[in-house]
Amino acid sequence: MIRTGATVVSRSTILKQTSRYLQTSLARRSNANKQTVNTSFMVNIFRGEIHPLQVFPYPEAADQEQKEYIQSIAQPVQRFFTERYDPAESERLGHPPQAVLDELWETGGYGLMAPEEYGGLNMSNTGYATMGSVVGAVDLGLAVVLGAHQSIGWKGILLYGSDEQKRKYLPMVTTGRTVAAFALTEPGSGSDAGSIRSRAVKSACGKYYTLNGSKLWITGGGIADVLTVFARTEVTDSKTGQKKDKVTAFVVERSFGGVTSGPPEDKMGIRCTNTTEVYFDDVKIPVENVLGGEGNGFKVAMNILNNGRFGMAATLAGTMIACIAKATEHANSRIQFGKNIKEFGNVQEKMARMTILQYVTQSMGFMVAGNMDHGSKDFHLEAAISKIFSSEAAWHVCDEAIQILGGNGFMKGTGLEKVLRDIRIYRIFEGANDVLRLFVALSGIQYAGSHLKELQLAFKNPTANLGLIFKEGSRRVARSFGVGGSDLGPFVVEPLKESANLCAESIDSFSLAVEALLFKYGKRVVEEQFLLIRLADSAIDIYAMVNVLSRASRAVRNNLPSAEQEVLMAKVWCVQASGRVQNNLKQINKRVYLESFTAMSQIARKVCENGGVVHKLPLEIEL
Ligand code: MYA
Repeated sequence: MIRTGATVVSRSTILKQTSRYLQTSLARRSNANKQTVNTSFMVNIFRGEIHPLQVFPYPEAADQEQKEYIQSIAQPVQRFFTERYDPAESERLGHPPQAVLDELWETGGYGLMAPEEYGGLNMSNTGYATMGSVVGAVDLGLAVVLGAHQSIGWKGILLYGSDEQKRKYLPMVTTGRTVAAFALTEPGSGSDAGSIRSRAVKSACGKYYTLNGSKLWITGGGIADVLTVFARTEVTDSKTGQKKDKVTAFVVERSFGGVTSGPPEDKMGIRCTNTTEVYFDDVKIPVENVLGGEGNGFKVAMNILNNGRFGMAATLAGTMIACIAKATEHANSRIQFGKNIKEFGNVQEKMARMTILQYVTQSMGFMVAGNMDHGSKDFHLEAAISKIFSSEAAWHVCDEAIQILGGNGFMKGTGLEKVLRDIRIYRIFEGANDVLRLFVALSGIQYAGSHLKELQLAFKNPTANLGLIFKEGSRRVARSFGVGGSDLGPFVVEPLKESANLCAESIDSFSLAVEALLFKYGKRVVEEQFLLIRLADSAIDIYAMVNVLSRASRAVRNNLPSAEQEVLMAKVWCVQASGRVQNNLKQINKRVYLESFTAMSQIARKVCENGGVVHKLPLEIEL
C-alpha cells in the first residue's frame, strides 16, 4: 500500500513551496538581469533552472461546477457514439453520415470552445481535451473533422479576431453549419511554413487585397465556406520605411468568388475527412478581413497551431484506451500453450508499456490544457512535446494491441487495422514530428544561449554584474562537486522520491549537454540535426517524467483509488526514461557516436546519389 499518512505533504504546502521557490528564483533573476522570465518548465531546464509552477502540483483545472458542466456534455456524446456511430460506415461513405453531422451541429459539437454569445459551448481547454478523448476513442477521422474545423479552422478568429470579425463569423461556424478550414500548407511549403508563395496585393484604394495562389492538403478544403488563409503581402516598416514581404492572415469566404477546390484526396487513413487542394484566383478580400494585423501572419499561424496541439494528445489518449481495451479483452480470454496469455511475461510487458504510454500521453494533454486554462502563455514547447509524444505512443500502442491479438488483430473486423491507418497521419500533420523535434531543441537552445551571452557580457563589466556572475559561478562550482543540482524532492510524494531523483539527474545532465553543445558549436548548432534530435528526445523523456511524477503525486495526495497503480507506472517510467536520457546525451558527446553520425550522413548521400540502395543481391547478379 502507498503511505498517505504523515510523510505526505499537503496540497497547500506544495503550492506554498512551489510559489516560494518561484518567487525566490524570480527575485534573484530580476535582480541579476532584467530579462522577462519564461515560466515554461521545459524552456527553463535548457538553462538548468527549475521553475516548477507549470508542472507541480498537477493542475486542477476545473471546480465541481465545471466538472459537472463538462460531464453533462461529454457523457451524452459518448453514449451517442457508442449506440449510434459506426466508424467503418463513415470510412465507406467518405464522410460521417449526415445524421451524425446534424446531431453534432445541433448539440454544439462544432463550437466547443467559442463563448456562448457566439453560439459556442464555452468549454475550457480541459473541457475540449475531454471531448477529444471521447471522440478519439471512437474515430480518429471524426476527430479530424471536428478538430480541423475548430482547433485550427476558426481558432484564429477566436484568438485574433476583432469584435466585428467574431460577431460576423463565429455564429456561422459554431451553429450556422458553415465549415471552417485552415489554409497554410502549399505545394512548395510544408514543414517550412515561412516559405509560402500565395500572394495578396493591396488595392490602390486600400480597401481590399487581391489573393492568388494555391493551398495543398486542406482538411475540409472542398466543403469549407470560411477559410483562414495565409499569404505573403508587402508591408512597409513603420520605422525605416523599407518595404518587405511578410505573411498576413486573412479570413476568406468562398462567396468572395475565385475560390475553388480540387477533388478529394485518396488517403491511407482518416478517410471520412475531406482533404483537397484549394485555389485562389484573384480573390478580392476586404481589408477588414485581415486577421491579427498586416504582416503578423506567421505568428498568427504558429500560435493557432500551438493552441491546438494539446488536443491531439488528449484525443490520442482516448484512442489508446480503446486499443488497450481490445487487447485486454483478448489477453483475458485467449488460451495458448495451456495457459491464459495474460499470464505470460511477454504479454504482461506489452500491456504494462501500453498502459504507461497512455498514462503519460493523457497526463501531458491534460497538463498542457490545465495550464492554459490557468492562463499560462509559455506552453509552446510543452504543447509540441505532447503532440510528438502522443502520436508516436498511439502508433506503438495500436501496433502492440494488434500484436497481442495476433492474426485477429490483422483482420479488418477487429477495427484496429483502421485505427493504425488513421493514427499514421498524426505524426505528420499539425507540424511533422521531425520538425517539431528541431523546434523544441532549437527554441530551448536559443533561450539557453541568450543566458550564456548575458554571462559573457557580464564578465566584460564584472563590478556591475557581480550578482549574476556569483550566482552562476557558485552553481557551477557546486555542480563540479556533485552537489547543488536540481531537486524535485519537495514536489513529489514519499514513494516517488527516488524516481524524482532520476528525473532531476536527467535535468542536470541535460542542461550540461546543452551548455557543452553551445560552447562547441555556437550558432552552427542549428546545422547539427543528429545532435538536436537526441536533445529533443531527452527533453521529451524529461517532460514525460515530470508529468507522471506530478500526476501520480496528486493521485496519492487525493487518495484516488488508482493511486497505487499510478505510482507504479510513474516509477517504471522514470527508470526507463532516465536511462534513455543518459543514453541520448552520451551520444551527443562521444566520439564513436559522432563518427557514426558522419557515417550515416555519407550512407544517406550515397543512396540519394544512386537513386536507391548501393549494394546488390549477395549473388551479385543484375535483375
Ligand atoms: S495544418 C498545417 C500544419 N503545418 C504546420 O504545422 C507547419 C509546421 N511548421 C512550423 O511549425 C514552423 O515552420 C517551424 C519553424 C516550427 C518549422 N510558436 O525561423 P523560424 C517563431 C511561436 O524558426 P521557421 C494541418 O496539418 C520563432 O521564434 N513562435 O521559423 C492539419 C521566430 O520568432 P522571432 C514560433 O524555420 C491538421 C519566428 O517564428 C513558433 O519557418 C489537422 C521564425 O522562426 C511556434 N511554434 O519554422 C489536425 N515557431 O522572429 C486536426 C516559430 O521573433 C487535429 N516561431 O525570433 C485534430 C485533433 C483534435 C481533435 C479534437 C476533437 C474534439
